[in-house]
Parts: sequence; structure tokens; C-alpha cells
Amino acid sequence: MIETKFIEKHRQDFDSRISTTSDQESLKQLRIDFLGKKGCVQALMKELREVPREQKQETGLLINEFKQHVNDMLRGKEEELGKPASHQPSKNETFDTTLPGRREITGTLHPITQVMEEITAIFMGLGFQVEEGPEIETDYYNFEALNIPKDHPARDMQDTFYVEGETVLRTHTSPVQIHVMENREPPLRIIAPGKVYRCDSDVSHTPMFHQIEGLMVDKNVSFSHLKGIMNIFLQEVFGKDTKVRFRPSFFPFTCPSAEVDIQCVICGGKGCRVCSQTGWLEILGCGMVDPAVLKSVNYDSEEWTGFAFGLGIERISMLKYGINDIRLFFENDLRFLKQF
Ligand code: 2NL
Repeated sequence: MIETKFIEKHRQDFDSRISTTSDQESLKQLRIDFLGKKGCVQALMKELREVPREQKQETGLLINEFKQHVNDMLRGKEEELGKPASHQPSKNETFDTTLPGRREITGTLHPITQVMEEITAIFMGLGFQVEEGPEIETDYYNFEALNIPKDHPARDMQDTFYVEGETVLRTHTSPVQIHVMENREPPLRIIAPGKVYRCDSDVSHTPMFHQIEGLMVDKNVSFSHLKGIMNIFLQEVFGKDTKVRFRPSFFPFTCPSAEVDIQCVICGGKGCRVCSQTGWLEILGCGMVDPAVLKSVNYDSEEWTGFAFGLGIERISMLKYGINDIRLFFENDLRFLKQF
């Protein structure tokens, strides 16, 4: 049973305590004692449940009035003492200004992009212009203009992705160079980097991979120009002392044609698994542009000659970084990508 006297006593108690309160700490305690979950006002509320119905309203009013009084007085005191600063470090809290900040996580360029940009920069330094073109091509630009006849194995259904009718996903970036030659008169020096597609998939082949092709057409361009440019390029990518060799080869679009090897970067030429015990690694294919290709773009092959080359970026990146499975480039595992 709550009596008026009883509430009055709590009020006196509160008033006397607040009159002697002079710091934040005891003000906080006072608030807890009277307004907290286990405080005086809450206890009175609980007792109100036991009060007979006819007295409930009057007693409830008194308790509310008391609560209001406590609230007002506490607020007044709070103002009197000044609001606590939003964060004042306590005495035993220290701040180490020498600790490093939290590092921002930044992305990196994909290793294929890095190698592509590196190779592109080398050729730009040698006076080559970068050219790009569509990834969907016609049979004519991907094969016919490059002297690849209809029965050539490179056209086999197993290698080429056919889109529909005469359109294919380009199997090399050569069509870019055909477009440029059709639209421009020689002399020209261009490189064509980009994605190419072949229906093939294992540890060293993916259906999409990256290629850079290069083309130089001018008066009196000879095989020695080609050798000179290939030597400079390979020594820039793999180091000044890289040994380079040219082997006769065949491509429908060049004549004579060659494949270029470097001394194995893994074993230094002694012979290992990567170079199949030969001491050499095949790096790129090249040759003198076949007169039939020059004819298809209306260049006079009596007046102009040219060399061309093509290389796979994934293969070069694998040898440069000692990667044994091409699929790692396309899994996007950050533990792999962060190493470059
Ligand atoms: C390789 C070989 C090569 C070419 C690409 C080319 C382009 C035109 C005319 C003549 Cl427009 N040739 N490109 C020439 C020789 C070799 O690529 O093994 N690539 C991965």
C-alpha cells in the first residue's frame, strides 16, 4: 500500500541528494537510483499494481508527478554542471599515435593486362601504332584475305567458333590489320592486341585468349628488319642476355615464315620438363607478308614488302612468371592475382 507520505519521503530524499550533487559522476548515480530499471520510480510503479482500484488513479498521478519532478531537477542539474563532452578519454586510456593506419585495399591490373601493356609499350617505343577491331568477324577477314584457303585445317569446326553463316569469332587479330591496310596507304607500322577465340581447352589452351600481332609495310623491308625487331623485343621482355633463335616454319599468310625460340628461362638451356629437354622455348611466329595478302588489300607487292608476327600473351606470361596452368588466369582467385 502506497501512501502519499511514502512518496513525499522519497521526494525529500531526492531533493536532499540533488542539492549536494556537484559532479557528473554522482549525478549519473542519482539518475540511476531514481530513474533506472531498478530505481525508486520503477519500484513505485510496481507497487501501484497492488493498489485498490478506487485509489489507483490518484496514486498513479502522484507517482507521475514525482517522476516529472525528478526528471526536471536532474535536467536542471545537468545544465548547471555542463554537459559532459561527447568523448573524454578516461585517465587510463592511451592513444598510440605511432600505430599505422588501416590500409586501403586497392585492386591491381590483371597479369595478362600487365604483360599486354608492357609489350604494347615496347612496340610503341619502336614506332608502332596500336589498332583495335571487332571480335566478331567475317570469314573473309579472318581467313580469305589472309590466304587461308577453304580446306585449310585452321578452319576446321574444331578450332573455329562459328557465329552464323559467314561470321566467326576471330581466331587471331590479323583481321584488324587487314582492315587497316584496306583503309590506309603504306608505309605503316601497327600492332593489334586483343581477345581471340578458339574451340580448345586444356592446361595450355582456353577458348578465349589474348594475342598481339604486328605488321610493318614499307619499301625495302626485309627479313633482317624482322629479326632485328624481334631480338630487341624479346630482350626487353626476358632480359638483355636472352638467347634467340629463328627456325623455318610455315604460315599461309607469310613467306618465308619462322618460329622464334628463346633459351629456356627455367633451366637456362640445360633441358627440363618445361622445354621438353630441348633447352629452347617457342615464343612467337613471324614472317614476310605473303604477296597474296598484299594483293587482297590492293597493295603493289612489287613496290611494298612487309613483315608480320603474332604471339600469345598467356603463353608469354606463363613463361615469364613460371605458371604451369593457363586456367589460373581466368579463375580470379585473389591469392593468385595479388602476386603480380
Ligand atoms: C603465331 C603466328 C603469326 C602473322 C601472325 C600476319 C598478319 C597479316 C599478314 C601476315 Cl595481316 N601475317 N600475322 C604472321 C606470322 C605469324 O602468328 O604463332 N601466333 C600466335
